[in-house]
Order: sequence, then C-alpha cells, then structure tokens
Amino acid sequence: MKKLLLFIAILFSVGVTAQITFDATQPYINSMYGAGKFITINSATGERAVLIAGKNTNVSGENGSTKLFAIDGTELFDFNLESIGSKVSFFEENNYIYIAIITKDYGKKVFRALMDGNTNFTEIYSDTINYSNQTITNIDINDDGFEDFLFSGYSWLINAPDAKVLLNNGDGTMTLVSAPAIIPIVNNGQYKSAMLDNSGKKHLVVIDPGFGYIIKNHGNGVFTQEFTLNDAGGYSHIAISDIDIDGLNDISIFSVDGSNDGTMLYKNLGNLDFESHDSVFTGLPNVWDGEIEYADFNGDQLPDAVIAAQRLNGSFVNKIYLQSDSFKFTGGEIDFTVQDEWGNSDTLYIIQGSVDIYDYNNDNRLDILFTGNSGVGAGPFALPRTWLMTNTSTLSIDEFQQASFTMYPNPARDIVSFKGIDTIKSVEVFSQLGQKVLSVQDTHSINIESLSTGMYLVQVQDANHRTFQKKLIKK
Ligand SMILES: [Ca+2]
Ligand SMILES: [Ca+2]
Ligand SMILES: [Ca+2]
Ligand SMILES: [Ca+2]
Repeated sequence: MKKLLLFIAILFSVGVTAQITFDATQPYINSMYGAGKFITINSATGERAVLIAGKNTNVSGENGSTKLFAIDGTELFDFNLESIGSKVSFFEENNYIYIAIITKDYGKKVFRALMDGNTNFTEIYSDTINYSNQTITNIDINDDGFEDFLFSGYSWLINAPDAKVLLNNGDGTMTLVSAPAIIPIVNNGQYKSAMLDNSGKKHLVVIDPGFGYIIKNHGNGVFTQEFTLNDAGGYSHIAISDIDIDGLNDISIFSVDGSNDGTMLYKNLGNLDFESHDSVFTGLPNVWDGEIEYADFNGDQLPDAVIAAQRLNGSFVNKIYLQSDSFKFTGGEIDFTVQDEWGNSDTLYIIQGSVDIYDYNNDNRLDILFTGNSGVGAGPFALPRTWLMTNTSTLSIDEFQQASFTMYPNPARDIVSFKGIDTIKSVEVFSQLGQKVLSVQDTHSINIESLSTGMYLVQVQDANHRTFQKKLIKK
C-alpha cells in the first residue's frame, strides 16, 4: 500500500509546472493578531468566518480582544474579551459551534452559536480564574458523546500549574471539573487532541518543557501514557496532519528544549508508535513561537508545509516548503510578498504567527490566513496584522484537477460525495492496513455506513485513468 502511494506521488510529481504565487494588496484586518482560524458558521452552505483571538495593540484603551470577521472583513461578532496571550479551542456539535477562550487577565469564557449563518453567540460558561502559559484543546474526556474542553497552565487562583476540564453537559451548559490525574499538567506547553489511529477516539498529544507524551484514550474516561516524544519542549506548537499521505495522522512540533531541536516531525507507524525526524532529515528550519500547517500547493498530492515562526537565532520564517519526498521538504521554498505601508512590494514577516489554510474564494486554490505581528522588507516592524493571502498560482490542467478534487462530508457517517472530477470510473476505499474495504464503479457518491469508525484512504479513478486520493474519517 505504501509503495502504491509513493508510486502515485512520484507519478504526479513528474512534469510539475506550477507557478505558486500569493497576493495581498492590504492587510485583511489591521491592528489585530493572534490565533486566527477559519470557523464554519453555516452548516448548510459551509460558509466560514475568521476568528481572531489576540492582541489589538493599535487601539487606544483596548489592549486585547476576540472578534469574528466575515471573509470580506466585516466584523460579525465581538466576544468582548480582552485577551492578551489568549488561547482558543472550538468544535462543532449538533449544529452548534462551540468556542472556548482562556485568558490570563479575564478568566475563561465559552460561547456557542447555531450554525445557521447568523453568528448569534450565547455565553454558556464564564469564570474569572486567570491562567498564564495556558493551552486548551477539545476532547470528549468522559466519553459521554459530548465534546469537552481540556486546558492547563499556571493558575493564578492557586499560584501553581494545574489542569482542568470544562465538561459539556450536552444541554448548552458547562461545568468546571478536575482533569484525569494521568494527564500531565503543563506550564508553557501544549495539548492537542487528535485522531491518531483506527479506534475512532481522539488521543492526546502533550508537550511541555522537559517532556512530550502521547496519552492514549481507551474510552470510558480511561487514559494511559503511551509514547514518549523525544526532543519535545516548551513554548510549543503541535500540528496534526497526514504528512506522507499513508492514511495515518503524523505529528509536527515546534519547541525550545535547550538542545536546539526546534522542529520535530513524528511519523505515525500505527499502534501509537512514532518515528522521529529532525530538521537535518526534513530540511525544515528549526523554529518556535509560531505555527505550521500542511496542504498541497503544487498539485503533486504531497502536503507542503506553511510556516510562520521564529528561528532559534531570532530571525523569522514565513514560507511554504514543498515536500519532495516522504517527510523531506527540499522541493523549493516560496516566500510571501505583500504591499508594505508605503505601497512597495516586499517580503512578509510574521512574529508570533498563526497559520490557517482554506479556499476562501472557491477558486480551487487554497488560500492562507496569517496573523501575527507583521513586518515587511528588511525587518519586522511589529505591527499587528492579519493577512489573507490569495492564492494566484497557475497550475497545469492535471494539477488543477488534482487540487479541485473534493470529498464531502468528511468526517462522514454514511453518504460521501465527490466533486471536481468529470467522469469517475471507480472508487476504492482502503483501511489503514491496506485492505480494500469498498469498491464501487461509475458513481459520484458512496455509502460508508457499513464501515467501522476510523480512518480510511479513498482512491478515485477518472476516465483517463488518473488516480485521486483523499483521507476519509468514518464517524
Ligand atoms: Ca464529554
Ligand atoms: Ca502519515
Ligand atoms: Ca505538494
Ligand atoms: Ca482560493
């Protein structure tokens, strides 16, 4: 199976002629940055908005805020929460989107809104317990079918680090409870929940100055410490993505642990076992204080890395690194050019960056949202900015088709549909063990109701014998 995938990847990397370019003539949002993410606000249309939880240093008398903006930059909702160094987590459940914001000055709040496009957010939890060096993620900690928020950091209430859970009662209320004792408390580390195997359960990736662990979720609220991530550290960022498109999510970490292993990638070998790759192997820069996200930008199916972060020596990285081979990012680097304050085109720098990827204008080219203190030209000037970089790449027809192939919904319970391919000859679904579990001819949709929960690889062949593939999660 792996050989087949590699073969396909090589096949599609031949004759790549893409010119990968991005454009932004002005900042998307001025004077604001931090934790910028696309969130879905309308489940029927798929409409998204941009959540920015962070600093707002240009506005006098206001030293932080959290706001939601429409794609055109219109302010949709103000969470009225000053939030320097805030962290956010969000999930969708029963046609609601839930957003938790944890701050070091104004406590914690949870909001939810029906995903009907109206962004009518209601505050469903609030307290005034402040946390520094905090992290938050969402996971169903007690396995009752309702997603919860798990967070940790330095509690100003008890003057010590601790970990807590905002338990989702399923009725639009939340209750603050202690976290299971097995989950390590972090202080300047990070939690990230992730689908890492076929179990249908999200596990926890935990890193902190001094340690890194995978905490296995057995269900029924039982967790065990399962795997040690070497060279993990503090001041960290965790990204989960299937880097080598083998159907298993891999882990990326930025951190500072004192031994200069800024960027570590961990290949998922299955059974919650991982193989680590450092920057010497991957070709990625050693960075921290920023984010990495992955998506394929040159149509060869191999996800490429988008980084907005800071090197250990203090210089800044704001680039796409093209993946040339499994976990090797030596296929070329792409910079971002923006118009500076004086109308000149210049290279973009982002400090304390946040990255998200989404095709906001529906032209089948993935666009990138950067937030951070941003500068241009020779050095950063520390102006808070959010940039929405429009992808203006030219792709060959094959590359364009590959990039435009979409599968929805994902995760899915029963019917999965395909878009972007004119004539589909066959659809095949493979388990993570490489077993073919479904095979259908001449169709633009499949029914996966009979499959057990977990991750699958879907391969679609068109009339010209071209193969397209995507990872599918069965709920
Ligand atoms: Ca729960
Ligand atoms: Ca993988
Ligand atoms: Ca690629
Ligand atoms: Ca686009």
